[in-house]
Amino acid sequence: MSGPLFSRLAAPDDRPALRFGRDVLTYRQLARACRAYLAGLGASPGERVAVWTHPCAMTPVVLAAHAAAGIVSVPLDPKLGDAARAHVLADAAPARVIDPRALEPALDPSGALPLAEVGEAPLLVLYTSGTTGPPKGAVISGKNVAFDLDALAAAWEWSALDTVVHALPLFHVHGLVLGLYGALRAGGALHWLERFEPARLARALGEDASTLLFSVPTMVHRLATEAEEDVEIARALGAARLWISGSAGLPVREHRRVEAATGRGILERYGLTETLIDCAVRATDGPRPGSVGRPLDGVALRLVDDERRPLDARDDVTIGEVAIRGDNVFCGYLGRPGATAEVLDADGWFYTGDLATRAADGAIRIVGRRSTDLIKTGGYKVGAGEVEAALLEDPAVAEVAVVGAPDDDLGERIVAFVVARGEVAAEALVERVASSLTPHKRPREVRFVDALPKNAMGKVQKRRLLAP
Ligand code: MLC
Ligand code: AMP
Repeated sequence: MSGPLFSRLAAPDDRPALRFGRDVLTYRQLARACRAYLAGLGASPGERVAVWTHPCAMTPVVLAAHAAAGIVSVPLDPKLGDAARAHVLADAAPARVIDPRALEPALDPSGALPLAEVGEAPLLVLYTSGTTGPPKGAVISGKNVAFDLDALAAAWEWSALDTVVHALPLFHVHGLVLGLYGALRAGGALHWLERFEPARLARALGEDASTLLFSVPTMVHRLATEAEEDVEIARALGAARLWISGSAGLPVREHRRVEAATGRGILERYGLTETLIDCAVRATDGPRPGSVGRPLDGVALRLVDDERRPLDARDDVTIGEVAIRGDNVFCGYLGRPGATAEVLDADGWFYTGDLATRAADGAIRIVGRRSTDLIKTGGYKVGAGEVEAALLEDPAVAEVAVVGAPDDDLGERIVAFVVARGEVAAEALVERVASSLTPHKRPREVRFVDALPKNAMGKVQKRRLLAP
């Protein structure tokens, strides 16, 4: 793997690269905007620079400029609360923190854009939740990104003719690596919407000839509901070249609803922060509801048992944990060799914690997760432990257990079971989590209980909490 990450920025032309609201930047303008920004920044390749990923026109410019020049981005959720912000800034220790809203968009007509070669050097630190403790910084290299995007381009026949349309945040793999870097590496365009609104997303699909719609299952669910009621929205969704869903499992019933309302299918892909995308249903194979497709070309996938011994089964029945090896597997967690060693073995296998089956043709079906302490809500991963820790800061909370309950819209919704030792309102607890962590980690439901179910060792039995 060599050359720059975005080769079209080496010889920029007048094809569109980025669209946000009314702003459109061609590759020539993007190169000049990146150049102007980098000149003002004065950072060197390899330096860590944090970016508040506000929905504004300069955010994708800043992130693209860093990636092109080999500056390591630490993308930050703009709604990060006090405690979470303090943790990430202390942990990542960025040389600079950029608020793209404060930047004057400028185009620098002189000199060439300094483009870094793709290699083993870090390009990104992405904060991701685990079962315990605060989020860890996953270090992703340029090679990880380039390899994975090229494999995805092959799977989806993704080219410079395609415009990606999405309304995802730019502080996670899905919106940032696939949505922004993917579009630019393919030499095509990204149309980024500042917030998810079904009608606006549908309208955006009508503005380009060949579109890739990237979505999480919650968006699919809401788009299906709109499409059932509005033929214009249904028609617009039907016109996308590919509609992709990922970041959480898409229930087969949502595939069916979309097909009934729009006459088209959705392709699923599977991945995670630490490995980027691992599996995808191929464009040439067409939709396969219930399956995330085969491993991408060059990605090795194993199912393993509880002792991490490989399972040979290809019967679509036997369940094992998904392990991944390939150039897409991350470099490790920033400053946490112990946590890295727990998930990445000496042979380069990364253990995902996801449970799956494999069919005869290698297609993977994700059926669950090893831990009840990881929740996927709206496509966001949330560690139960971090929400519990935030709630325990309230003096009126004696004990708490946080779980993910099945939810038609969010996939899982965060539910907090609280043993209170005084007067406390559910709303105050919800607000505490929203303001100390971030709004998407807030419980959607608080249930006050007299006691939590525990085993003989005194450990809370979370599965019993959700049993009917
Ligand atoms: C609500 N809000 C509050 C609040 N309650 N703000 C402060 N305090 C409170 N108590 C705000 C929210 O911040 C939000 O603002 C707005 O009100 C609506 O909130 P919401 O109801 O929580 O949002 P919701 O409609 O549920 O969002 C649904 C969604 C979102 C689908 C749009 O969940 C989403 O964007 N998901 C994408 C997740 C994602 O990108 N995952 C990729 C992970 S990478 P505002 O301004 O935001 O509207 C990965 C790897 C892979 O997983 O495989 O891809
Ligand atoms: P994150 O750490 O936020 O990147 O989330 C990664 C997790 O999202 C994976 O470990 C899976 O549990 C889940 N995930 C991503 N894509 C899919 C999918 N298509 N189907 C089921 N689960 C998925």
